[in-house]
Amino acid sequence: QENVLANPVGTTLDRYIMRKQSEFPFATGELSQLLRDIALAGKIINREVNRAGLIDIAGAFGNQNIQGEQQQKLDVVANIRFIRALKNGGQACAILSEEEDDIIYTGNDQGKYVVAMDPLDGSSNIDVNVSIGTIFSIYRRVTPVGTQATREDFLQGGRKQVAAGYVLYGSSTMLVYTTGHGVAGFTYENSLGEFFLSHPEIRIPQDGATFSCNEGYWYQYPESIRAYLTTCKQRGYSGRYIGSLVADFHRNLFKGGIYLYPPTEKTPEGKLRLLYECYPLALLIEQAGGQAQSGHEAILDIEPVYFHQRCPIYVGSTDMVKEVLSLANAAHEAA
Ligand code: P6P
Repeated sequence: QENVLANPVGTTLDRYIMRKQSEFPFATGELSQLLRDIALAGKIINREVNRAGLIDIAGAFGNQNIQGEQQQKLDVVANIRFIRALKNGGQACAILSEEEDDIIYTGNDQGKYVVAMDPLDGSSNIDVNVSIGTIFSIYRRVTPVGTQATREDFLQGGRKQVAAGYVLYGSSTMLVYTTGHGVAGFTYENSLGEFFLSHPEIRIPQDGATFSCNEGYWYQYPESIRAYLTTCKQRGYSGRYIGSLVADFHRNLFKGGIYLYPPTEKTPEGKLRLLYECYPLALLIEQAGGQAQSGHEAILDIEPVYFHQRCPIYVGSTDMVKEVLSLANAAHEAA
């Protein structure tokens, strides 16, 4: 209750960050500034996303790119914008992006943080006007300040994240993040260019009646997953699959539910990436009272080996994830 009073709905992101920082006497403000820089990147990408549909007819609106450059794909633009915002902000010494194979050095070797991100996940949905999202994960560097960041800074493991979150470009644009003390949601007011606190303490319902997966892979799924989905259908649960991870995750976070991306023949390790999709969403869901599992262990306990490694993911309401696991374990024991 006191948290809501201290952070009334409607307060701005900036004021919220400052208040939260004041709760930690040793906070130096660098993480706060990094969160502000990420929010700025989200605002810029939001503007690009909202204009995306007009690019092809831009000439008619007189805002044709003056260089007449070929309009870049939106996920490339989002990547550039995000990197530029973090470079200018100065707090991140290095970035790992879904869009680039190796570490991106910002030139800020004095920066204490590294950021792993998927600048625009679900970009195949942009052309059909479906909600898309930016996902980010923040670590405090383990290499000495002043030196160039290394792989070690990015491969610390999910439980070493100091913050994680996403921006959902949907019917409204929302920033949802955690610094390890609960999950807060902010809604963007375009006319003011501000994120306002709309959901001070997001908690996922313990159970749910919605499952999100691509049933096109039904015949490739492990038998235990088919058994679980059959049980969901026998109970009359809803199948909801937008095909955009952040949108599906966000709906389940608010309504209860489970998102599943099991191993398939095409992706035997699952499709989603550990460092900038599964880890950040796993931190968020645990902070909101839910669970995220790979089928063998909690996502946050997976030892990272390389930057773009994939993992299966079952994430959402605790009771639903537990049931999937119990069926998977039973199948494993029977095997
Ligand atoms: P499939 C989008 O490409 C994405 O990374 C997620 O946003 C989405 O949940 C998933 O992949 C969709 O994958 O194999 O069902 O098309």
